[in-house]
Amino acid sequence: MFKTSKLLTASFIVMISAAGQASAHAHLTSSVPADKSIVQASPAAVALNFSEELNIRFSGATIAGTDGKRISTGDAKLSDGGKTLTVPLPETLDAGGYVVEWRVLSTDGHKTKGSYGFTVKP
Ligand SMILES: [Cu+2]
Repeated sequence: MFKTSKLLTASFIVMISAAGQASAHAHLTSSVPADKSIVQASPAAVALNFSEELNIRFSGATIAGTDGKRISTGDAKLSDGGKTLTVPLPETLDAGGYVVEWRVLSTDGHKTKGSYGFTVKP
């Protein structure tokens, strides 16, 4: 009987801490270029700011034109205490719409992903 209640208490604590971590997932808080923005010139990089520190080994972003054509990118880097993921764009982007798809692992071990778009002005 004692063992059972101890086990229940333990699993309850695990549930509470899991719920606490769930609110600490890495969410995209802002980006450059910003979501739905129109930029005047081809950006040299895409910078994604997250709410949590990321694990660079399992975090990255891909960029493609709205026609689906993948844009080549440089190696992603972290800055701002590991919360900002910067992906260099060595090629000049033509005018048009682009979609950034990101996939990250925060240091709490949780994966999140998402996408957003911006436009390079004709
Ligand atoms: Cu999390």
